[in-house]
Amino acid sequence: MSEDKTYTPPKVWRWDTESGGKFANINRPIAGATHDQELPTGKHPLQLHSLGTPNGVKVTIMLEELLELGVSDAEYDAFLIDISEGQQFGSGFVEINPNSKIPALLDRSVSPNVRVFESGAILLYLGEKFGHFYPKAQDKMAECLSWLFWQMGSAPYLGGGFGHFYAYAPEKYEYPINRFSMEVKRQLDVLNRNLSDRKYLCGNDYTIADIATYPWYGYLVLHNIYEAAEFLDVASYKNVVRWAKEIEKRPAVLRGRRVNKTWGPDEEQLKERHSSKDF
Ligand SMILES: N[C@@H](CCC(=O)N[C@@H](CS)C(=O)NCC(=O)O)C(=O)O
Repeated sequence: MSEDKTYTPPKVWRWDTESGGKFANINRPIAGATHDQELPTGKHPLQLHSLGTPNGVKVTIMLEELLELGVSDAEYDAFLIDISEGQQFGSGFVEINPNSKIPALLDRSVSPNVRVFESGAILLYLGEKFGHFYPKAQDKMAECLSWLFWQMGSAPYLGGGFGHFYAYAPEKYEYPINRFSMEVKRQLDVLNRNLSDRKYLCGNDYTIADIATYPWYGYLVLHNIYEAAEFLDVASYKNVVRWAKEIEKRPAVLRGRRVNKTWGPDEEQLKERHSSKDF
């Protein structure tokens, strides 16, 4: 006899710490700091507190791209926030990101210092501050903002939706896997069609929209994230594969991908970055 797994929600949801899944130990339904923990400070104007996940890598790629162009004011210290250890709930981190998620940036080159959280906001802040990878002409800016916000709105379906249920949930459930596979394949098709007649997401120029999108959808088509390459038939999105390979050749991208990464082959890891010599 098969067990009936239909779930009837109770009248009021309560926090069940035994809910399971890969990140169950760090998920909580309340915001705010859990403990006192000051953040370290380095010598550079920009202080990044992050981890080498796709959202973190967006920012380290941007900073490395700026440095590659010779923008020395973009020098940064990248400190590690180990989210599996709950460091995103330390008081110092919560002060610069009340949402307790990496990445978060503190700009000490201005007084008072400026905090920026949300990877899309950080890319925009840096793009505007340094005048690179963010077009100034209004039509191009509108296209860039559209794709940047497309990425910010779409990737949670890939990570929190598809990735969670396909790779991390304690059991495989058909309904959410179908639902999010459908959406992720639709998103890949959106990208594939957009890239059919342009080199980058917004046209001929490489922008913060590409920098934001590559670590999610580029990794998906080139690096088998969630071990789902075959399941999603990612190779069939040929324009996305071509675009991701193009981006991946960039020296700044190769460096940015390593920063705050503490897993994978040794040569791909760089726990903290305080100087270009660290690579
Ligand atoms: N929308 C946010 C998402 C950031 C995010 O989800 N960060 C994850 C790692 S990729 C995190 O810090 N998770 C810790 C937690 O949820 O407690 C952004 O783009 O910055």
